[in-house]
Amino acid sequence: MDIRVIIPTYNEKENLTDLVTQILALPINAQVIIVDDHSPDGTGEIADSLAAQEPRVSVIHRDGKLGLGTAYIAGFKKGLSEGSDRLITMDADFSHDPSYIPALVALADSYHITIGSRYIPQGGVVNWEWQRRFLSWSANHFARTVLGLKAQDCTAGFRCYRREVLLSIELDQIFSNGYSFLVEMLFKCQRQGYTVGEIPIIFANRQRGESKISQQEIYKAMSTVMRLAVSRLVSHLTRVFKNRRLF
Ligand SMILES: Nc1nc2c(ncn2[C@@H]2O[C@H](COP(=O)(O)OP(=O)(O)OP(=O)(O)O)[C@@H](O)[C@H]2O)c(=O)[nH]1
Ligand SMILES: [Mg+2]
Repeated sequence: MDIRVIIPTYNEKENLTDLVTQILALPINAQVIIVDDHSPDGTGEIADSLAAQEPRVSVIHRDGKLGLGTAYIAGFKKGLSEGSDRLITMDADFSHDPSYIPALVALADSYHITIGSRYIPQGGVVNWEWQRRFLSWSANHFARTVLGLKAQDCTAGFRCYRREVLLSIELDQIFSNGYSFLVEMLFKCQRQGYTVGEIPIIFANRQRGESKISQQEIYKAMSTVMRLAVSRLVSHLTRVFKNRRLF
């Protein structure tokens, strides 16, 4: 089975080498696709040198900071075009411990999408101040309630998608970028009837490098949830009116 781990990077020079080394050492023969957005700290050059040493590593370079969502899409397209069966997404900052990857992949035999989840029993977050915990918890609850999402952790970026899921979703029709991309992907997957499985993970706050999340990202994520909620309401009303006409 062809397994690819997609790692979007922006200024992750302190983390990338260790992370890729740990992924390559896993007993599942995974390949790695790094998507770097011309990081000013030289992460792109580190990625190139990793790729030069190891054929299982490849790099997509983009011209500037184009956002997390389009970085995932670029990685998905490359993985799919090269025949990948399982495509994993994760952060570069060790918040997502690579040792969970084999369990995520194994569960993908039973579910179309699997998520490394903070919000199921045995899952959790360490080293986050209460404001960040509250923000994450409420964003997740907001998305679940307003959109009717069934997954317990809808904003988690640590996921494994089966090939057929990504082939059937029109990736270029996903309008959100940044962090709201994760919610929109899950919304589309659930709408198509795909099943979602979760494994508990302990999410650790980043130890090295800087966060890229901004106030603006948070507002964007909220507006994405509202846009998707409107589209959900419109399809619900369309169904109701169609049924009325039939009977
Ligand atoms: N290619 C690319 N990667 C990005 C971009 N923005 C963020 N990333 C990467 O996406 C991952 C998640 O970003 P983080 O800054 O860790 O965001 P976060 O996990 O919400 O925030 P922290 O908890 O503070 O770390 C990391 O691997 C980043 O390097 C972007 O615009 N382009
Ligand atoms: Mg992070």
